[in-house]
Amino acid sequence: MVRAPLIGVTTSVTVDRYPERAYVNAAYLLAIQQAEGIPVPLPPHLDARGRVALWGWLDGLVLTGGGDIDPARFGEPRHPTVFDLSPARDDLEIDLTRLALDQGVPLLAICRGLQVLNVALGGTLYQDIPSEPGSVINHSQKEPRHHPTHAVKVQEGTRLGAVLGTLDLEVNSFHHQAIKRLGGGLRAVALAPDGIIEGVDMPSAPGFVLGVQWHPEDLVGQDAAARNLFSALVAVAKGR
Ligand SMILES: [Mn+2]
Repeated sequence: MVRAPLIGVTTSVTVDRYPERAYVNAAYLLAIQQAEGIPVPLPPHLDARGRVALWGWLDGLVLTGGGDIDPARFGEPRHPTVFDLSPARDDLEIDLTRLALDQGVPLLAICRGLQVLNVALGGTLYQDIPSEPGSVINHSQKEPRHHPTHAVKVQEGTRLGAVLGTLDLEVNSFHHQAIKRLGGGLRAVALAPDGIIEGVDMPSAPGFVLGVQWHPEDLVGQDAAARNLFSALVAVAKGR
């Protein structure tokens, strides 16, 4: 490949606000470019024709953070704290996740993205960590986005550990939901001290599949492990 790899980046969408907007935190775009990939935002408003056309060009995919997945996708009624449901976004991201897994397109799933990956594979979520399972850690930190607030321990001998270059991390945390039952093929390979799943991989997948519950895109300025995640994605995308 002569050009730099094109990395699809899913976007958020405003819910019940006028005018409706598709948007993505710039940190994702900057982190991909720092790793020498070219980010391509993929809003849920792309119609089927646009999705098919763009997908054919993409070399990798980042599933980004955002509002909650509709719990109906894993067969549960909504907890009152569930927010910003977007059926269009759920549809697009679950479709793209399946395409990436089927075709071996490298996939980095971040925060909501890790939860989408899990639900796409038949897993379930804790809909609100303080309600269930409860924790002494505040996973919805109020500190600035680049401030780490809790530890993560990565399992030795895993791809996630190899990519990060360390097994002991201090991460930021902006999630009130978490993986409950793992989706088919996923493995929990990183945990917070309270047992909340903070990282997954998929040994059975032919390609590169990693998910993290924290936000490495906000840590790349200070944290080599965060940079390594994006560099690994782009390197694998380049080699396809
Ligand atoms: Mn966390």
